[in-house]
Amino acid sequence: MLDDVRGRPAPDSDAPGGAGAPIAALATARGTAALAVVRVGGAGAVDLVASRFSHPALATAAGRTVHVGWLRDGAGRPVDQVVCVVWRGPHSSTGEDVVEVTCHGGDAVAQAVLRTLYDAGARPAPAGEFTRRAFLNGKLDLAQAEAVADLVHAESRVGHRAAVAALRGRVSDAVAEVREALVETAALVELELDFAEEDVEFADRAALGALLDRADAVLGELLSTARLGALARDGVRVVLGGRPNAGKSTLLNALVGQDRAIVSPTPGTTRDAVEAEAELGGLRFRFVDTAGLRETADAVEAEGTRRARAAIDGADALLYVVDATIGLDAEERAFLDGLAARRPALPVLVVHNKADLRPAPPADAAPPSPADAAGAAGGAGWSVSAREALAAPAALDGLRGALLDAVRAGLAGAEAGEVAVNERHRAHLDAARGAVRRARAALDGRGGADTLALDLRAALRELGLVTGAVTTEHVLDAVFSRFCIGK
Ligand SMILES: Nc1nc2c(ncn2[C@@H]2O[C@H](COP(=O)(O)OP(=O)(O)O)[C@@H](O)[C@H]2O)c(=O)[nH]1
Ligand SMILES: [Mg+2]
Repeated sequence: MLDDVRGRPAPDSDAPGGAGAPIAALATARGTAALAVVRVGGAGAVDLVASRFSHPALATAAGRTVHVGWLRDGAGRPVDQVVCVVWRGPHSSTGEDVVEVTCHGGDAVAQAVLRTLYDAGARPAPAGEFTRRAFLNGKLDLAQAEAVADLVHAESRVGHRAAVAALRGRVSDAVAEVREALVETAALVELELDFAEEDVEFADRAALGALLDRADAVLGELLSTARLGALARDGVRVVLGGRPNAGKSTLLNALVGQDRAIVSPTPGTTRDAVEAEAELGGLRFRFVDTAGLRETADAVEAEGTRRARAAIDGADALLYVVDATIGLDAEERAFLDGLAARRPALPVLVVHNKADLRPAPPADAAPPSPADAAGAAGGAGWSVSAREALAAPAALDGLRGALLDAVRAGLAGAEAGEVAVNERHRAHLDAARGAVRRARAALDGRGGADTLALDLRAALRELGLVTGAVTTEHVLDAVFSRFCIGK
């Protein structure tokens, strides 16, 4: 019964006693800094550091103690004055003995400290090895371990918040809630299978149905956060499209407040995608400038046009820039209509640029609004002067706000919570939901108890892969390869 759902894997078997061989790595970024931290962890980590430390008593130091002294190389030459923080397993981040050696910053010192420790018997830690050991020793589940990597790589406020929530176990708790409901269901159904000949039904069908519906709903909620997770991690890709000379490059520069894109009165100047970033509403927006969309005989520019279309296909939002003195032509309307049909969920904002060149509206006219400047293909329209906005970035705040609102509208309330699952979770949660739905169908009489049991097992297995209750070497390698050395 449920024998494919095993508990936590055995601790690293490198060394007896559940602790791995001692490893060491620089935990801080390379380069000039006031301090650097080198971590040493594993069986004998404290002895190893003590063998090169000016106070050999370090070897018997209790956990959570701090020791100041000199690190010396094998020949007794001073390497640096350091601070050692001793953590004794299992009360450490990895569950093993760990020493954090804080030395002076800068590559030369940190590398000399590392060399000294390698020389004393530590081996270089592969990327993610410390967190992998924490996982294997039951300090973190897999979703939390991934959150460590997400936290380190977070570049936006939303990304940071989602990583903290995951580290605190919010994803794991939600998954555990579904697992519990399914384990209960599965146990009853399996029991029924064991007594198949007697033709008894232990499980109350209505109660089972309710458990499955609850599981389906919680999975749906988790899955709805996947898009936010992707945007928080990768940034929101906003492509600037439009005819050559419409002012795309100028608008990009005005949006990010720096001279990023080449602006030229000669149409077709921007031939490759230029990117620039800006933070908006806690998310990192990546603006991508493109060559104009037009049929052209120039091979390089034609390639630029092809790339522009490819960029638009991969976009999270499109700012379609139009020279307001010219307006949208039939071909552009057809392009935008086609795009709306192909990608109905893609936010498209039509930006009527060069408003400074248009005759001023009559004094009693309402100020430009999305409705006033409504664009083609259902895209909201905005009237701006990118050139004037270069000197007055706040002039584009309305456009920025509309862009943020349009992107948020696609997140279906996911932002209200803090949880945002990553792509690996999404795939397993989606498979789990599929299995739960098949189980529900089986329960409704469209399948026997045997397929019901199989579907429940499949769902449990997929959920177990999210938190690491079920693991394979393949999954662990995929997860921990995302880490940096020293984490
Ligand atoms: N008057 C005016 N000129 C603009 C404005 N935005 C861009 N331009 C000019 O239009 C020309 C083309 O701009 P550019 O940003 O290179 O267009 P792109 O080909 O769409 O990237 C340049 O000479 C810009 O200075 C604007 O808001 N008002
Ligand atoms: Mg350009």
